[in-house]
Amino acid sequence: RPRALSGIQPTAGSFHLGNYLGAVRQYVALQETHDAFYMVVDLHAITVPQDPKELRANTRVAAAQLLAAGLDPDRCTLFVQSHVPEHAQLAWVMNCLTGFGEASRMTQFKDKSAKQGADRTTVGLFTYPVLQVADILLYQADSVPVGEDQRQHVELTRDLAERFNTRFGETFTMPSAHIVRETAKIYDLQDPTSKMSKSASSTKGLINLLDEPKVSAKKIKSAVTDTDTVIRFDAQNKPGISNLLTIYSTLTGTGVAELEQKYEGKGYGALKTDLAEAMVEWVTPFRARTQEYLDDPETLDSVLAKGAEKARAVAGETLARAYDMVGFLPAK
Ligand code: AQP
Repeated sequence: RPRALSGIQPTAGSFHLGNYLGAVRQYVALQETHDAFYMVVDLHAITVPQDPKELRANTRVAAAQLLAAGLDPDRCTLFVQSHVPEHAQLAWVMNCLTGFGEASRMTQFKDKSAKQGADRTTVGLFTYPVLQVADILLYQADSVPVGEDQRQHVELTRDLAERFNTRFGETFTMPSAHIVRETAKIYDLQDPTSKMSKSASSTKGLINLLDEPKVSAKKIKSAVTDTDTVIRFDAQNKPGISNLLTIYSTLTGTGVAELEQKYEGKGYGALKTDLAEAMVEWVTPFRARTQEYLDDPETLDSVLAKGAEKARAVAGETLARAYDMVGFLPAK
């Protein structure tokens, strides 16, 4: 079986709809066809300040949501990044192969550091993509399910895998980004040309899966559209409606063309009302399942402990090989 690897941050508590449609849905699908490793990336989370208590709690919330979304610990390996020290260890080696200019070209870093200002930007945020390189290469992953915003980081992973293999000898598998075109970028409901993101200046256009369903329904009903009245997918000219169609189509499994037909001659209000209802129907059991996992932290922690053990077996082997290739003297 080919390998898949991906990670999601525990920072915001709740996943948002972009995380789910862009990434988590693909995690669930790939556990059927791949030897899949998924992790809650707490090391990545601390690249911006975190309250320790909240971080610990949110790590469990993230794991609970992954299980509620359909990850099955018998069919994939689910773990917490900091439980596998090899991530930080391989990241150091990869840091030493990464050009300063190369890292400086990462657009996510440029965007985030510009927002934060130079004095508040950490070196950790700068080397975040290199930690991601280590995350992927440790598992010899073939496939990396992510949203469009992560494409550049997977490209960097490919460059560094090739650089390492050329310099030291064949060690790492060449990974590919697994990006599903339709849901690669879910947009903010209030600003439908910007990515839905937890760090947007307003939360009005952000659907958090763990929010009260009626809050999410209200946000959908007040989504920004356009002054036209035709319900048609046209990302260029009708980004708001197109985004709603994408969300509706993916949540309900109805094709976009079918939805266009269904709403022919009907107003935007009808589409929004039905989508709001579909959203409530989807998030209500999702929230309940998440809460069930959170109500039983011992079981949750034991799933994560077993996952970490399985992950370490693979990561440890890759790290040992990489250390050897680099020329580190083996510890006796
Ligand atoms: N809007 C989105 N559409 C599609 N996919 C998305 N992802 C994030 N936003 C969208 C994908 O979700 C996965 C996990 O992301 P993360 O934990 O790295 O969070 P993030 O990318 O930091 O999420 P945000 O909300 O975008 O955070 P900020 O605002 O801090 O940058 C990834 O696979 C990502 O592609």
